Amino acid sequence: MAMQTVKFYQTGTFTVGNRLLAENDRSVQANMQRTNSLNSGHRACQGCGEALGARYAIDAAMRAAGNQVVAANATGCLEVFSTPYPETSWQIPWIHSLFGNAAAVASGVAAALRVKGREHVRVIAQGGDGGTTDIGFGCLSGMFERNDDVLYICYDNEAYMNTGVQRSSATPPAARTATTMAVGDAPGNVFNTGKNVPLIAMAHNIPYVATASVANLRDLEYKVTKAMGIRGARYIHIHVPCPLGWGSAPADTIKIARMAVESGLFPLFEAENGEITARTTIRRRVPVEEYLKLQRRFAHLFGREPDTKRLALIQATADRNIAKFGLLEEA
Ligand SMILES: Cc1ncc(C[n+]2csc(CCOP(=O)(O)OP(=O)(O)O)c2C)c(N)n1
Ligand code: SF4
Repeated sequence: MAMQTVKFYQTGTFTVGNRLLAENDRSVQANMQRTNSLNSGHRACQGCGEALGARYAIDAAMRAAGNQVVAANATGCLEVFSTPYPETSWQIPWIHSLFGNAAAVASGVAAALRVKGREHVRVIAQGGDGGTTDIGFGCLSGMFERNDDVLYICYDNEAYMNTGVQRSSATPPAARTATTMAVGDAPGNVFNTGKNVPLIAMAHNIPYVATASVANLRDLEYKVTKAMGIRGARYIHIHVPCPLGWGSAPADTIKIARMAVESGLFPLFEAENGEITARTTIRRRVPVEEYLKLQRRFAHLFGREPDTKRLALIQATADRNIAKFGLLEEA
């Protein structure tokens, strides 16, 4: 009988594929001792990328820190769906900061732990892209500049979702939001605006910066684990599709996240002390149209007359990322 190579498709979940891997290669989620830091019973939408990303990130951080983790959480979906007072889905010491000061609250906690001689307790700050790239940006930059011993995790769903989908400075060009008025005659966000916080974090020369995606949960766990092994200010920016805000099918969350990576629109890389040290190359290059078509926020680009001009501009952004970060094997 012809031999067939066994393929492990689901290596990021608690599945047979995961348990068949060598013990050291199994994900944190494959282990029955995982902490379930963000437990069941929360109220995230079906297919929420932020809930998935947070679960993997915080469980990995807990494992790396011997379960000695405190988290400060900015206002936003992650905070609201996990802690409708007096309930909570968190199984870690967890503080709800203001919308804009999670980084400052975390810096304060880290300073207090240092004074008390309890530096084995590690501190994480987390928030959405609005809380990170907009209102919390000053506190975050201060945390970077002082090199405070905090890991900041941004869950980037590319808009302010908790309050009904407004644009943030991480909302991509041409993406329509529910309640932010278009600027100019074309719907959606304008081109040549926005902010790339991973690159800005790198410009602070902090010890570690990484981007990650729920499309690759093993890679996400690896980067969180690595960040927890470093002292000083660290930043991880995780791409987390939002079915409600993006107008996508809940079952497509991972597929869409993967397409963002494989198109070049969301490059995965690591940087240490201001220099890029690693990047994930693209396995199968995806035209941006395939990614955009799965999301109603871009539906206006595919009317009776496709908006070829704006589609070309988005493709040019992906192509630029591919060249800049060297995302193709031959690059
Ligand atoms: C100072 C202040 N302004 C506005 C709000 C209202 N508010 C709460 S959460 C939120 C949006 C959060 O968006 P984001 O940080 O992107 O997180 P997401 O909900 O998308 O995960 C806003 C505008 C607030 N709580 N505080
Ligand atoms: S609105 Fe988006 S980010 Fe918020 S819980 Fe729903 S899917 Fe998650």
